[in-house]
Amino acid sequence: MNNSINYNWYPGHMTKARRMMEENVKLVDLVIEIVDARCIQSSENPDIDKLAKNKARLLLLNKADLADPNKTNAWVAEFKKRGIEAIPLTAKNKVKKKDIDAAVECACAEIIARNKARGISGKKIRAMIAGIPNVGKSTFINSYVRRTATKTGNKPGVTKGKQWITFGDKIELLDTPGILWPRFDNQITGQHLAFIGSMNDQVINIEELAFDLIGFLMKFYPGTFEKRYEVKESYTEEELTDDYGQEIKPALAVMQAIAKKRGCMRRGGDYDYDKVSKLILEDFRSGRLGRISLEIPKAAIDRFEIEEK
Ligand SMILES: Nc1nc2c(ncn2[C@@H]2O[C@H](COP(=O)(O)OP(=O)(O)OP(=O)(O)O)[C@@H](O)[C@H]2O)c(=O)[nH]1
Ligand SMILES: [Mg+2]
Repeated sequence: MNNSINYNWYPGHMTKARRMMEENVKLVDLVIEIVDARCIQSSENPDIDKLAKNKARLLLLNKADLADPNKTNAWVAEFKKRGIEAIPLTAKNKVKKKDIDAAVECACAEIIARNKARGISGKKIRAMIAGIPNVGKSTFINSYVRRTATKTGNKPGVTKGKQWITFGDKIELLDTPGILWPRFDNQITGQHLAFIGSMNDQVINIEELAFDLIGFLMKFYPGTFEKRYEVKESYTEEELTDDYGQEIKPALAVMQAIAKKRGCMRRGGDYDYDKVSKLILEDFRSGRLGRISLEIPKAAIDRFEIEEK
């Protein structure tokens, strides 16, 4: 499937996004990067360290409701080791203002201390939200801001005409989130972003994608398909041979079993692979297959007893 992945990010897009980001980052003290908790490494921007150099940083691990909580916690610990404040988040639910404020205060401790030493109190932290497409930037801003903010409008001079939002008591937020680009350097990243639906499905071979997802889940989350669709996940050699004597991969056998169970069949008895693939991907993306994370920090591999890919 890897050849069929298309990032939808060609150099023109990236240049524009980078220029915007470079311009906006100059205006802020804090960069809040949002990533997808199910695949943190793949949804992190590869250039953010450089882009946000000398700025305070906060990482929000969003869609935590869909991710495996143990793995999310392992990531929080990993980022702590790296000196980065990271917190799990479910932006689509009510965001707890208190938690965000505490994390911001932690991430901006140096700035706050510096202001205090200079006798400045009540100075708002200027922040921006950034992240690759579809991680929940708008959802987070709406969910948090609805509870706490009023638009402050333009502030000529200070903000060069940018719109700022009062964000809680301590933050002033740039009202347009920075769109970042994903990693391009490895195929696994592309595959994981496609699994979670962060890439345009129209440019991807959906059947191969679903086949790969089944393979991944059978290996790392065994029992998922038995539980959801009541289909077998292990097969005898005989069962893995088709009518023509050809070998069938276990993931394909699972796909066919789900197709039968869920009536994804064509007239004449052929499998409707397109339909069953969409069903499986949709069930995964919406959390109906359970809380699943695709990635763990390298340091936690032993703990989860799975080999490195
Ligand atoms: N399950 C779940 N879904 C979420 C959460 N936050 C956002 N979403 C969903 O993710 C999708 C993308 O959210 P947006 O807020 O539009 O993401 P964005 O980062 O602003 O996307 P772009 O503007 O395209 O860059 C929407 O369908 C949201 O409903 C969350 O915490 N949990
Ligand atoms: Mg948005």
